[in-house]
Formats: sequence, C-alpha cells, structure tokens
Amino acid sequence: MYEFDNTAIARELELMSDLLEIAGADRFRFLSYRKAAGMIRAWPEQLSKMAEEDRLTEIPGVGVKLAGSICELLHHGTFSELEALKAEFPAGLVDLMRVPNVGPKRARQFFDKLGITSLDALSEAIESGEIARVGGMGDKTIANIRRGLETHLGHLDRMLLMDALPLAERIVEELLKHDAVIDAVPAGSLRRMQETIGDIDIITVSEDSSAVMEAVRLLPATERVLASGDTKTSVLTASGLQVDVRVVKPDQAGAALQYFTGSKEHNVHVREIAKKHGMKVNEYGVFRIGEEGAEGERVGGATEEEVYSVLGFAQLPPPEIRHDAGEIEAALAGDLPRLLELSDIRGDFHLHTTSTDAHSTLEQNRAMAAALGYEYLVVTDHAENLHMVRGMTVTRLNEQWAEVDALNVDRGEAPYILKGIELNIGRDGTVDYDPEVLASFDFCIASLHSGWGDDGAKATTRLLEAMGNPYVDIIGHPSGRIIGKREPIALDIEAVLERAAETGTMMELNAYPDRLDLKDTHLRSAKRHGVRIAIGTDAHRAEHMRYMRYGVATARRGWITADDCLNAQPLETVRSWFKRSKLSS
Ligand code: DGT
Ligand code: CA
Ligand code: CA
Ligand code: ZN
Repeated sequence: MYEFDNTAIARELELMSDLLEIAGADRFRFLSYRKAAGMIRAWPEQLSKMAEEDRLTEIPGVGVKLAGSICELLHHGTFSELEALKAEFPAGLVDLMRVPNVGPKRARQFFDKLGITSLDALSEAIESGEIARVGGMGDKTIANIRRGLETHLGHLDRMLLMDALPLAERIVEELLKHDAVIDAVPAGSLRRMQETIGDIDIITVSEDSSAVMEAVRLLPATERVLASGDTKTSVLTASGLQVDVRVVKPDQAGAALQYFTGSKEHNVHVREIAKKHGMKVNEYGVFRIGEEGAEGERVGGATEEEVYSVLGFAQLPPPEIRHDAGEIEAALAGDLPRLLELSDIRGDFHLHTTSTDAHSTLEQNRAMAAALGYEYLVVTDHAENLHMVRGMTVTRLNEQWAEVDALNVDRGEAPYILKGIELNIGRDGTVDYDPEVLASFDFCIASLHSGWGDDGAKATTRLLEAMGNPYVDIIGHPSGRIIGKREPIALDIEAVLERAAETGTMMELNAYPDRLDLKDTHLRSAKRHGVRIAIGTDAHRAEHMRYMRYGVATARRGWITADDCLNAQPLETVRSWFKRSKLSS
C-alpha cells in the first residue's frame, strides 16, 4: 500500500497534465488534470480516506474516470494512463517544460531538434550557443531562458511551505499516538514558516529512543528509509520530501528544539551571548563553563523558555523571526512586539468568484468566511480591462452589487460583504472604469497584470502613478513573483513604499502560497515606512481562503502586528483606512 497524501496525489496529476501538454493533447484535457490537482492540494480531507469510502467524486472537478485513476495511484503507486505517457516521453522533458520561459512547446522543440532531455543538457546548449539552432529565438529569449533556468535550479530541491506543512502536521499527529512518544514538534525552516522548505525536521521527546526510531521507519508516510541510527532517522516520503526525526530526553527537549529550529545565523549569535555570560549552549542544554573550559554545571534546557531565560533574554523570540535581524537585541531588552496571530484576523481582502475566473460563488465564499469565524469578507473580481478572464463590465458589476446588497440585508450572524474590485494597472499607470464607478466600490485593489518583460523602473513608475489615484486603496501582489516560477519585478521598493506612505495606499500581502507577496523582508520595510498591510488569499475557490495561515506566517516573519494589519481591524476602522473616507463628498 502506498501512502499518497493529497500533495503527492496533486503532484502526480500535475505531472500527468504536463506530459499531456507536451504530447500535444487538447487544452481541455490537460487543464482538467491541472484544475483537479489545484483542488486536491487545498482539499481539507485526506483523499486516501475518501477513496476507501468511495467518495472521491464529491470533489469538484473529479469525475468517475479521474477517481478511478486516483484509486489506482493509491493502490499501485501510479496509474496506467500516466505510465503510458511516461513510456513515450523521457521524464526530463517535464523538467525542461517547467523551466520559466521554456514551457511545453519549446521543451518539445529542444527534444525534437537537439535531443535535449535534461536540465544539464539545456544548460550546456545555452552556454555553447547551440540552443540558437532551434529557430525563432532571439538573444533576448535565450537570455530569458538562461535566467529561468537559474530560478528553477535554485528551487529544485525545495518545496513550498504549503506542500510541507500539512505533511509535517500529519506525521507529528501520527507520532504523538505512539506510547513511547512524550512530545513531537516540528523544527527547522518549517517551524520558522519559511516560504520554501528543504527538508522537514521533527524533534520527538522520549525515554525510549529505539521504539521511536522504529515508529518513524514504519510511518505511513515513509516511502524509503534513508538512514536510521540511535537518535536520528531520515526518511523519504511519496511527495519526495525528506523528513529528519530526532529523539531527545525530556530534560534536553528545549535545548534540542532551540538548536534545530535555527536559523544558523540566529544560533551563532545566541551562542556568542552565552559565551559572554560564561555559558555554553548546545543541543543538549545550557552549561556553565567550568575550570579550563571544561563543561560545567547544567543550568537549563528542558524548555525553550528556560534556554532563553537563563541566557538573560526578557522574551522568547518567535521562531518566524529567528534570523539574527534584530530579534535577539529586542528579545534581550523585552522590546519585541506582539506579532499578528491567525486569531486576530477578522476577514479576507482578496477574493474572486464565478463572476470572473474563480470556481466558487459569492455565497460559498461567505459560507467559508463564516466557518473561519470572520466578521467580514470582500468580493474583488477582475476588472473590465482583463478581457481574458471576462473582467467585470459595469452592467455585471451592478448585478453583483445587487446580489451583495441582498446578502447583506438580513444577514443575521453571517459576515458582512464589502464591494471591492481588482483593478488592472495600465501601461501609463491608469486603471479601469470612470471615477464615478470607482467611487461606488467600498474599496479598490490595483495590480499589475501585464508587462512582465519590462524593466523594474517602468513597473515602478506605473505603481507610483496608480498610488496617486484617490480610489486605489491597496496594491495587489506588488512584486508579481510566483515562487520558483516567475521572478519578482525588480521594483524600486523604497520608492514604492515612500509613495505608499505619502498617499495612504496599503500594500497587499497576497497569501496564496506560491506568491507570498510582499515577502517578509519587504513587509518589514513597509512597517518602517508606516505603510499598512492588507492580507488577501486571492482565493479562486472558497477552500483557498484557508491559505490565510500562510499569509499570517509571512506577516509574522515581517514583524507585522495587529495594529499594522487591515484584517485585524473591526469593520468601522477598516472603512476609515480606505482613502475615500477622507474625500470630501
Ligand atoms: P531547510 O531544511 O534547508 O529548509 O532549512 P533548515 O533551517 O531547516 O536547515 P536544516 O534542516 O539543515 O537544519 C535544521 C536546523 O538545525 C537549522 O535551522 C539550524 C540547525 N543546524 C543544522 N546544522 C547546523 C550546524 O551545522 N550548525 C548550527 N549552528 N546549526 C545547525
Ligand atoms: Ca530542514
Ligand atoms: Ca534537516
Ligand atoms: Zn486576484
């Protein structure tokens, strides 16, 4: 029996989709696999359980045939259609097509004309100039492919936080069921909620390490055991992620957790502080340094609080900010702010509906908002000028507003819906619609949806112009990056943030897990500039609204507090943060 979690299933379906695209299958066919994969990634219940109960077709986008393939995958580790395609095309072709700026058509050309089937071969063909033998590519295209390859290689061995976190949580849950396990906690980059994860680190606490090591080898998620010793076992999971599980004794638990949470930079600085106090910290505890440097009396290590407090810290630095970027000085002095928490979130500021390119209705979004305990939500469909997704015309906006009004009247306990829109920032920095239409929204987001090939200066100018618009309240996904797939625009971020402060424009923290845009370091700059942050999941399905946790994690990494965050405000305050509240009517 193979343990495929939802992420692992989604990855196989994406592979299927990519192979179909390379094979030249029709668009509808390969997109259906990709859409199903997206749905399954965000699905709250494990598909393996649903398959046992014959309920897979309850998932939107999963028909009888696909349900059959998923069952085959769960039982045999693959499915026949996928195997047939794998036999036809070398797996390396999929690697090629996933390189930004390559895509399926070019990957196929590189294969057909130059016999390229690996990233290494692609790199060689670029460096030798041989790549130019494939017609129709100018120097600029080739330079773009070279950059794309660099981006891709940088992310090859890493996974998005969204793919690692649910897996780690299931493993922790599984381990906690074991009698010998007193506690199990994720550490490493995962505990720091870094946007991508190299491997999962888990610290377990037990008096019986061999029993725990065996439990790890037998975990349902374990596909292959890489190494297993007395205190550490490393396994590989079906989704290709490595998991390192360590066992420590209860009195070492805090020291081990502190050590393996990192970051390395943070730990190096913590050790310097220990030295100044005549102490030494390692993964076993905190010790006073004795005569001639000998390890002396143990002064702590059972809990993380103890480790930091015996070293003179007034506060425990939250894992998300452990980067030696000022958190140590602040925690020593007791000056750390209380960072934003998921429970502070009262609503979501970026949501699409079936009126444009999303799959859930306004009512479904509202039901999810209610389930998440929100006080309000928004509708921010795409604006008119984005024709490819049937952006909202004024006529359709009027229909949508009527629907919003109807839902808001007699809403009882249900969350309140704010009327918003995601405007498109044009080449000259102007946005969709006439000012009277813009004035009719409760608020507007404005995003760049074109000009990805432009230089940073041009994009910066467009943003500066858009922020001057009295109806533009929030800049959506400001850098435009897609982690591992599209590089961020080279914005002059300082200039953007200065202008945002000047004009009272907020910056979005897009919480969609492959965007996380603005990113942590830019959020911290925004805070320094006094620019407020609006978190939006950019949900294209109601289930995506659960991605808020990745937004909050990223906000915390950027030192954002409830006072800096639009989503943490009651509705009245929310309205007062929109520019139009200051316009004289
Ligand atoms: P990753 O896995 O690449 O996403 O990043 P991390 O931070 O999880 O790195 P990893 O898995 O190599 O190690 C986990 C933590 O253990 C790391 O954040 C700090 C600690 N650590 C590991 N190796 C060393 C080391 O050689 N020196 C120090 N000071 N700490 C280490
Ligand atoms: Ca790690
Ligand atoms: Ca590790
Ligand atoms: Zn959007």
